[in-house]
Amino acid sequence: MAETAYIALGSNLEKPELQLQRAVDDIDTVSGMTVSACSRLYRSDPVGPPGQPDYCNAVVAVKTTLKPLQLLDSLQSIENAHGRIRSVRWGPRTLDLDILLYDNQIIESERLTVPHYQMHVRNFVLYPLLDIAPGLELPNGKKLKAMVDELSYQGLNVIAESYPWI
Ligand code: PH2
Ligand code: MG
Ligand code: MG
Repeated sequence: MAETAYIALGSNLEKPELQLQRAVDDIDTVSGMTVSACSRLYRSDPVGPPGQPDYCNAVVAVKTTLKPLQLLDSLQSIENAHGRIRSVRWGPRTLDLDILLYDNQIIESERLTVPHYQMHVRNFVLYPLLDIAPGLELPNGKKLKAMVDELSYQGLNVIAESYPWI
């Protein structure tokens, strides 16, 4: 059976807009995963170590027959194919693909925590998610719209309305 998952995309190196655009194509190309909705494209102030470039961020919805850890493996191989080097925590990256939600499941394993443990404090995740899932409720019963209302829009800018963004 196919489940719905939401994936956050981020990049602040090597033409971030292009990284994200290609990542959406790559996700759609993986067998067992189809992109069903795509948010607007955002530019955002970096959160984390100072002195890094601005990020591009977006969120996609996928229909997937992959189990959560298979989905994680597929997303990590796409990150690696985009030249991702894991160094500084929250430091600059060519491509970051984070599983935000998987069906209505709560997952706490060594490799994967779903819902994503910081999504509720990140405006560059929740605003794009709201673009494609305005009526969404999290597994804990919280409404996405109510969570967004608690977060400022500061540092976020929409740079493209609909996919393909560039
Ligand atoms: N990702 C991080 C750290 N900081 N800042 C912005 N604006 N956007 C991101 O995607 C981001 C970040 C680590 O995942
Ligand atoms: Mg991340
Ligand atoms: Mg990540």
